[in-house]
Amino acid sequence: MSSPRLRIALQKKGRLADDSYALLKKCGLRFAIRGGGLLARVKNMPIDLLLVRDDDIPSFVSTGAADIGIVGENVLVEEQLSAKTAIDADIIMRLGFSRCRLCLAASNKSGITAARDLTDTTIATTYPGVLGRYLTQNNIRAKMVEMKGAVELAPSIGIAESICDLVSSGATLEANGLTAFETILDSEAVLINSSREMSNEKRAVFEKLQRRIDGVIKSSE
Ligand code: PRT
Ligand code: ZN
Repeated sequence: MSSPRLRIALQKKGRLADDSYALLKKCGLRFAIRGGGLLARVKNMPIDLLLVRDDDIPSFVSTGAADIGIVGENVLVEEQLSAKTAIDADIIMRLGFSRCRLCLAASNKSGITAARDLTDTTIATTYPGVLGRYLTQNNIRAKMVEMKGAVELAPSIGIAESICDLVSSGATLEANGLTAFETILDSEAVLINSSREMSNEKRAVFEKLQRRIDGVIKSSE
């Protein structure tokens, strides 16, 4: 039998984590995050927090391991486009934090200053799904090389002529002599759920939380 407690998947540690915890605290949830635990119990509401890596959040929501989740839209869209099994997860609400852009960038020396210059070149990225969709939609024939991190180093070590990576302040691009010339996805943290039915009890908790999140977001605008 599935737990009667609403389970929310959150990033345990990283750029989404602190703002996700802060949002839930502003909604009145009382909980403590301790070192190694995967689950944190909310003391004053029938809610459990599942603390995981952000990449796992869409599939956890999709499979029912969590009822809802907070994740970067970039991760959600990438999972939807590239996961081996279909991801049943959709955006319920945009949360306004962890804003960033998925950008194409190249060095001035590369001669690449616009998307049309990418034909027959190689682009390094952690986002093959989103980038692949962009290239197809724009009829650009280019090769992709997937990297798990340090994408900004790819041009300087000769792996690729350009990159497709997340940008927030732009400092990382600048430090690596790269300039963004196109944004292919705007992203922020989003609240997601699946199409799976919830029990009436769970749904009531979910709706109450949703109203509170809505209130917190509106009051901070
Ligand atoms: O361990 P786990 O898998 O959970 O975390 P992670 O390392 O995969 O992700 P994390 O914590 O780095 O980022 C989580 C989410 O934060 C991302 O999926 C985005 O939705 C969001 N976010 C917002 C960012 C950035 N801003 C960002 N700047 N994620 C990554 N970056 C990277 C960027 O790629 C660049 O390399 O930060 C670097 C610095 O960016 P600049 O432009 O400020 O220099
Ligand atoms: Zn991750």
